[in-house]
Amino acid sequence: SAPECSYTFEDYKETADWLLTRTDLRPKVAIICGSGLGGLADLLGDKAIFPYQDIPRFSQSTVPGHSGQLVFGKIEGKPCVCMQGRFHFYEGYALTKVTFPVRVFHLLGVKTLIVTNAAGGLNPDFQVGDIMFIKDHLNIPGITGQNPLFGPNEERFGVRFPCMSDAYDKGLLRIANKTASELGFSDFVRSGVYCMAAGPSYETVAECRLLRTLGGDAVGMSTVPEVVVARHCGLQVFGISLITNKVVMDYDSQEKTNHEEVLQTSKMRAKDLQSLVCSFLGKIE
Ligand code: 6GU
Repeated sequence: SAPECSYTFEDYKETADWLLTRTDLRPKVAIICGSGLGGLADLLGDKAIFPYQDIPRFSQSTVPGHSGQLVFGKIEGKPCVCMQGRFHFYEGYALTKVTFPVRVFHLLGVKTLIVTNAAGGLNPDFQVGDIMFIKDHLNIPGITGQNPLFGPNEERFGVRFPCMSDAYDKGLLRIANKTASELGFSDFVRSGVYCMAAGPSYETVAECRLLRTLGGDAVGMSTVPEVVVARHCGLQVFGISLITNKVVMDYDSQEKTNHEEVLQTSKMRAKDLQSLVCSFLGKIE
């Protein structure tokens, strides 16, 4: 059943103000780091670190590969705020809790959200270690009744029926593709549709075939709720999936998806992903 939790506008505001009184940095960019991709936050200079347990109303990261702190700092001279560890629906958190930080970022003055995740490759052309820029998503939990915007609408954040056909900013995608080719990454950079399944079990063979038939290129257990809430409050979004494994698409396969493989691949590509995000940040605004 759906865990329920709702926050008032004042709740988000109090958390934002709590942070604003504790750092002088005023980030325009927020980054949410996926499984094993928290190393991004280590690149920040002039850091101010807030463990999630110290921040009013923040949840805890309970998954290996997600360390659980909010890091303010500068990348390429630009002030950023970075979630080292995100919250997932499968951990038992209501989607309002999963997406709580996004509205806080908006109130901090953030204009751009960068989301990263580890995902399974549904597209047979994808290789393990590929980086996929997200051009669209399939919100499977959303379609079946688990949308973070469910319930009364807070007009101070956005409209009742927000548009999602432009969720992933085309201008940012163009800059990212240019960055990737300049870095010589074009051989392993793709773009595609990210599909969110609630998890925590991985998909069956039949489910993988279903998601592929629906147009999914990669499947994971995160990101989409944060993107929906970000678009609702007007943030522009850029998303990256690291293809950490290929999903099992046929009954003869001996492959078994597991979290260790996911973390191992993200370790292998973490540095490339970090250089990509850094150069990308240097080019925006
Ligand atoms: Cl194969 N499925 C899901 N749902 N999430 C994943 C994954 C697969 N690989 C990494 N994350």
